[in-house]
Amino acid sequence: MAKSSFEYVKKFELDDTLLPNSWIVVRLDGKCFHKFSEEHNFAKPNDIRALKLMNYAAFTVLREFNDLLMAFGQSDEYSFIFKKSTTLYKRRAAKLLTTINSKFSTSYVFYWKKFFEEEPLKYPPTFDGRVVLYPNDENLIDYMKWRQADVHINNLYNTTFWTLVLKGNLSPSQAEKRLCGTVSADKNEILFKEFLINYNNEPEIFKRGTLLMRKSIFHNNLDKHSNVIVDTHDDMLKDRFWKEHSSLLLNKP
Ligand code: DGT
Ligand code: MG
Ligand code: MG
Ligand code: MG
Ligand code: MG
Repeated sequence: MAKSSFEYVKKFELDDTLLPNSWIVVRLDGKCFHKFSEEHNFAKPNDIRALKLMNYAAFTVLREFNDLLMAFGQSDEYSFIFKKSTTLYKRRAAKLLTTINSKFSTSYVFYWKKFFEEEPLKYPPTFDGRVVLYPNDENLIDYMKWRQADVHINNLYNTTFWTLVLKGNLSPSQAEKRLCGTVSADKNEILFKEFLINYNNEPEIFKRGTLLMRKSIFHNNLDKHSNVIVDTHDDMLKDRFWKEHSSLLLNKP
């Protein structure tokens, strides 16, 4: 069939193929979730319904894209890590980013009621996204550590801040002043001495976020392996974690 005279416009599409043999990370983040969390009465500082919904939406994504090795989520963000050798969508950045964001965002809405029950979804949420390439394992591990360290820093601050406001009867600006210039040890001490809260006993999901991983499980009764997606709240900042899970980063075909 003859080409139409309009077809030249196709050439305006730019190549966005990602470098081969490097880690592809897609990170999504809720747009203006400061407002979204207020409008939907999220518990402060952590709403377990919101975190579980994020995890479930990410689980839905992992279930669909087998080339995703793992995903890490905290607050209003989720990072998805492709296996190095993926050829999904010929490694085209826009295809990878948009399909993942789309599946995640629609799942967030689709499963809202499963977690929020009688709390209605007032308006459609938006998630932004980016693709980042990491050339070696150390960079990827540092990326994962960076995101998990972020959970800890934010959660210790937020837990202390909201304890001062909700239990210590400080105004938000007073609590902010009180925490200005404090280090982790000071915040732990405020929680423990003034409110009898041992930060170490806070739920793991709040302190460490959630890592979704694929695991091969052997079923004795069926005499076969099956792949499942598990959620963990392990400490990725410890090198022991990466030793124990070294097979995660092996370049499987
Ligand atoms: P952005 O990402 O630049 O469009 O702006 P935000 O507002 O989404 O800011 P971001 O992503 O840095 O911070 C996440 C916001 O979401 C933060 O204001 C707190 C809120 N948020 C996330 N999870 C929870 C939760 O479990 N409970 C409450 N109360 N708020 C949460
Ligand atoms: Mg953002
Ligand atoms: Mg956000
Ligand atoms: Mg965020
Ligand atoms: Mg199409």
